[in-house]
Amino acid sequence: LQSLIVGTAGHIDHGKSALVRALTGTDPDRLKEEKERGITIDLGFAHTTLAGGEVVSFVDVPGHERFVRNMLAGAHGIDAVLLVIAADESVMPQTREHFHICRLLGVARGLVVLSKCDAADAEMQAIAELEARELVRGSFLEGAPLLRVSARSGLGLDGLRRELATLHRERRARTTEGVTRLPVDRAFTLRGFGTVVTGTLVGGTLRVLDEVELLPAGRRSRVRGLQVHGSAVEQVEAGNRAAVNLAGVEVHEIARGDVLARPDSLLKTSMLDVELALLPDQKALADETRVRVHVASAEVLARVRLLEAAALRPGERALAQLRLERPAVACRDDRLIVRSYSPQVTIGGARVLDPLAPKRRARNAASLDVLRRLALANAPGAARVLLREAGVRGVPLRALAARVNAPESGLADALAGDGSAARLGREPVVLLAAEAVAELEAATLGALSRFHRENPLKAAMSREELRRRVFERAPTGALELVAERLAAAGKLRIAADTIALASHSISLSAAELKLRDELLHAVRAAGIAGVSAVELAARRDARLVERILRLLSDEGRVVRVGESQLVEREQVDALKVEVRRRWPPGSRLDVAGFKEMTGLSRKFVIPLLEYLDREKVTRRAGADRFVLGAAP
Ligand SMILES: Nc1nc2c(ncn2[C@@H]2O[C@H](COP(=O)(O)OP(=O)(O)OP(=O)(O)O)[C@@H](O)[C@H]2O)c(=O)[nH]1
Ligand SMILES: [Mg+2]
Repeated sequence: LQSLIVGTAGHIDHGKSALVRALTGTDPDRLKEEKERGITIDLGFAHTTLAGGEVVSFVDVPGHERFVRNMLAGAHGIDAVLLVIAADESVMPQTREHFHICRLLGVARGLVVLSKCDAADAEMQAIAELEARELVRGSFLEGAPLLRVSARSGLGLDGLRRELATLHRERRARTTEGVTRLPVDRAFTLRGFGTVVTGTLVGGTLRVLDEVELLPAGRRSRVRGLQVHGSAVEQVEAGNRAAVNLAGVEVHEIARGDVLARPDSLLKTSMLDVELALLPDQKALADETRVRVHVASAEVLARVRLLEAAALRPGERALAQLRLERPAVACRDDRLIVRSYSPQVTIGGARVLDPLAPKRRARNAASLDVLRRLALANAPGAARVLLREAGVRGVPLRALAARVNAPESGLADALAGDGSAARLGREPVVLLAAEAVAELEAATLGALSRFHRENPLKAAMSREELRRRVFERAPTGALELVAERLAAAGKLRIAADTIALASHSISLSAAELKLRDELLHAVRAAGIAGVSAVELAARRDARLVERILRLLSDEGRVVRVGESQLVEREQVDALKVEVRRRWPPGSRLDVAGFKEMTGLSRKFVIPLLEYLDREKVTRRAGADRFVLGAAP
């Protein structure tokens, strides 16, 4: 169930609050100061149920030019606007400013209301109508119904209700599946309840007992209670205004502009990529201008970094970065309002292309290309653009989901499903563009063939060396993914710690082959006691022996147990099995038993035991040594 959220807009004293009161029976001006001065200062809220049962929520805004920032805190979440123009005064400055704001926010529907018609003669009404039509020409309000009303006499109110019912019927559904987000417009304490925040739930759902996070501070809390239109409910869906009672948070920890979300679903940001539009009646905007940016109900100071040209001309739009002076929460496709620092007037608006943008340099062709693609793409398309830009670094799924405003699981499935990205790791999951995987594959093959060329007598390259040479900047798991893909394609040979090109074979001369057999035989004959390289080199070509021994160790045939103790791999493996058989995991290994088992003297036993420690078969604890369980 979704109500229609209608915002008022218009110049001061044009009868906005009186109209809301006439329609709902509730005076939206609730502050003492508002009642005394007869003007609206802050947002007011009221609701009514129309004849057909449609619920309409009103967000009544102040018309005073000094309170436009309050107007903005309410205008971001509305479905439709009532542009209220007093028939006796016609279009005035804040009529224009509010209208521009609604346009820049992407408000899609609305009504033009000529108010106070009881106080204006036919001619005045005709002039007001003419000027109103002129103002909205070419906008979402062109062709919208224009209604003559009087809150005082009740003229036209029934017609207005009928038009509201039509708007209710035609309102666009908000997505309850998207990211849950409630920009806070009020926070207060209620006796007996504690801290309450209100706002429009612009996406997702909220239930009683849900865990929530208040951003940008990151404060965690829990929903203790929910109200819609003054009645307690169990659940609120997107498109409704809600009052949320929060557990364990003090009211001073929350302010208008904070965003209520599910924990870890949204990320705060200080750098936004946007498409910036400057209003036609403004002067040109220079690069580095300090502005006020209104993001949903928040206001932050920011610098504009123009990315295309040194200045933005009135009535034009351009790609830009907004560098915020304190963090805020924004989502892709959000509409922002930009106001000048001083005097505070609305100068333009922006559409968010990337809410978690990397720092970009101006007039950089690659950056501009990425942003132009982002401007046109849907959520998975935008994710592909960002992934490709990240290259071999990849992007954590959570950040990517936050950047394109899509649920993590759906996004991962979409990208992995069509092969445009590979999925790595668990916590965090990182996505890598298909192009980046291909790049890493090519680099791996290149590094291996160079290695084999430079080391013809080495059977393989160590994984760690490959990692250093090719995967330095890539996420964890990228090497394993690439190696497995290449091995599956028959291009690589993978061993425990080494990797080689499948095509690589060591060609040994007849003399080298003979020596290899001799050495292998000698090592085998030495048994578990092993033999030293020095011994093997005696009466032979020492350098050649060293090369062949390295080859045997690369191949995994021979293991270097101690400094001068080479043992055949099979015998070492058999020893590990035997140790675990005799001493169950956790039991103490007694050295006497070990000596007896191997038949070796102390001189040989110590390096063997140290080797077992390194291999995690045993662990040294003080004077004792314990046997560990085998890794699964
Ligand atoms: N004659 C006449 N006066 C009206 C009508 N509606 C409002 N007024 C008067 O106009 C004045 C301003 O009305 P509000 O409804 O407070 O105007 P507003 O647009 O809400 O003003 P701000 O919120 O401060 O921008 C009050 O004195 C109202 O009594 C109407 O239909 N006819
Ligand atoms: Mg008012």
